[in-house]
Amino acid sequence: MGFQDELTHMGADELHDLQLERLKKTVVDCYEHIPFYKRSFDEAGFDPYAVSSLDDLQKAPFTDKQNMRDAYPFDMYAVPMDEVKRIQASSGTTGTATVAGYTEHDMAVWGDCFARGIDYAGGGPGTVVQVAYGYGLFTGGLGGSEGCRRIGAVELPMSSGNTQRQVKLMKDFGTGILACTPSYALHIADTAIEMGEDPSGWPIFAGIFGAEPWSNEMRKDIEEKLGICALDIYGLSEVMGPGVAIECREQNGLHIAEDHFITEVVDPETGKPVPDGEWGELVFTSLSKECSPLVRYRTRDISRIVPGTCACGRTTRRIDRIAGRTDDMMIIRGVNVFPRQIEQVVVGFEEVAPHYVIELSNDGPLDKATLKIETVPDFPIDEVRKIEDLQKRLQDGLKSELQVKIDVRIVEPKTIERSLGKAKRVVDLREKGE
Ligand code: DLL
Repeated sequence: MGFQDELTHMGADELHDLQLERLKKTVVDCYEHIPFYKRSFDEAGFDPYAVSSLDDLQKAPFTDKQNMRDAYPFDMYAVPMDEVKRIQASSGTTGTATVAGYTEHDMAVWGDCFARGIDYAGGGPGTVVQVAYGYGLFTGGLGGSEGCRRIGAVELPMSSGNTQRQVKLMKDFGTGILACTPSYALHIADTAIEMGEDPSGWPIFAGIFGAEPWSNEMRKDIEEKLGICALDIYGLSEVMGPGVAIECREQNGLHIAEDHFITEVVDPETGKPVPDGEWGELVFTSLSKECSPLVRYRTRDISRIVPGTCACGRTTRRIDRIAGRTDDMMIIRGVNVFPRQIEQVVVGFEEVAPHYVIELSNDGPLDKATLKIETVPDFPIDEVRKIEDLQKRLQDGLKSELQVKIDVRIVEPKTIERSLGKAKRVVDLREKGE
């Protein structure tokens, strides 16, 4: 039996009843304890006491990031401060940070969700889980920590940074699972190789990687270098942290923790639900959160429900890998481009490494996009003709995939700053005309 199998293998009716019972409680709690929800439900004419089916949720208004920012810091808490046991906050690189609180129960649920990932990956008690997500207000580190505790795995609380030490302890302590951002996983793997090590022969067998978009090609690269099965984990601080949805070893979509969250996929323009299988914006309603419950939270993350059932036997629905965000979408000369689409093209070229940054600037009235990308270490960087040829092939590849011109600048290995957490892929230097 796997960890919490009874909750990940529920029959449709059983799950439906559990969700409905929890939904009724959540909307009433929100209405009675959070002034924002009282106002927004009243304005939308949504009666939380009249919810009698899951479809009734469609009548409730959305919540968005701005609503959370307006409630900064604690106006969205549904419990008194003496029940709050932890505060976590989003990185807040754009605008005010969003703040979520956790009761003891909320932390247990969060830990359970992450622990399912450890189980999906093939770990359990006795497995050393090297948590190289940042510990602190960012939810990665402490989410991993709670997960280890709930399943009884061996937590190795590395946090991010000190990469050579990550490699040394991974080897010395026999790490089984590495948990960090995919870009940092690749950096750890490359550092190990530079140190003359071959981690593919070590006990490590799986990775639980998330917090930023990544491609299947990058997955393959990490899997080969570390000799592991790399799984995707999704979450966001407002909704809980890592563990809202996690891949199993089938690597065919991320299983949603449906006992704790209702997932909708909506058209980002109209807010109307799209059919299963179609791409749209993920919207979550929490079902068991006590401190910071959320009703129909718009994530701005683009995904879709993966149709059909998973070969692993779990019955929970799956979301596809995040294709990007409605707001990290670059608009280059009118064309919508996600950084991940660029990554998918470049990883097909063996002369370049997946270390890149996209710079947006002005070219007169037009946008100019430049991809700066490193070569692999053994590329003859001094041979101008080879560089020019590579640049041209990359440019042509990008043009045919994206229908927009991206200039390519090849740079030497190790000239693009490595990230320990979420990689910053886009630098927008465009002047914003008012
Ligand atoms: O990144 C929580 C997390 C930590 C998830 C560790 C997974 C692992 P925030 O800092 O609030 O929380 O950022 C949330 O990151 O809305 C997505 O845009 C992006 N994101 C998270 N996981 C993935 C993923 C954490 N697996 C924002 N793939 C989200 C793509 C992801 N994007």
